[in-house]
Amino acid sequence: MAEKLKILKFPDPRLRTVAEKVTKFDKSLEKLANDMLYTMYEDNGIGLAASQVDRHIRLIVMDLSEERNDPRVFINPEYKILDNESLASFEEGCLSIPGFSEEIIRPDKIELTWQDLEGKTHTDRPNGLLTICIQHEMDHLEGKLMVDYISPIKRDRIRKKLQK
Ligand code: K1U
Ligand code: ZN
Repeated sequence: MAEKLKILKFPDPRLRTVAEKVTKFDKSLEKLANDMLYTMYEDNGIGLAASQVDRHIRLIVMDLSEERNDPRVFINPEYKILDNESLASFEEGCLSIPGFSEEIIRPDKIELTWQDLEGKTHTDRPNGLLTICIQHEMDHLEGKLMVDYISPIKRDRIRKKLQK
């Protein structure tokens, strides 16, 4: 039975922790991935990083399908930007910053490498929302948040609102 996990909310300092590489591909990793997917579906998200549930390891889950039937797990993801001039803009949300969204510009040609739950390595050149979402989730693994892309004045306003 999957468990709903508590999502840390900005400005919780634990969201600033840099996540560690996964080295053990065992049943407890699989359970965490399943619990994260359950939490993501319950909160109507399209992605979730382990950092957001206070587990500081390099694990991301995602489902970009309209039918919500395409769960994906990315372990130890890494990407390289293939073209610094090719950019995409998207109105992003964040489950750790409820009620806030912002247009963020990111590179849209990347090559992504990751491991699956068995430890097998994969490489792909993703398109569209997957490119955006993977960068958003990998920012979480580095302790970086969407609010770091906006002005300090706006960031402070959001902090005050969420601290209330
Ligand atoms: O990591 C998170 O906080 C989850 C976040 C992922 C994300 C959404 C949009 C762009 C990049 C990354 C969310 O799922 S926010 C809520 C949401 O479901 C959503 C927001 C905008 C478009 C589509 C979905
Ligand atoms: Zn987020």
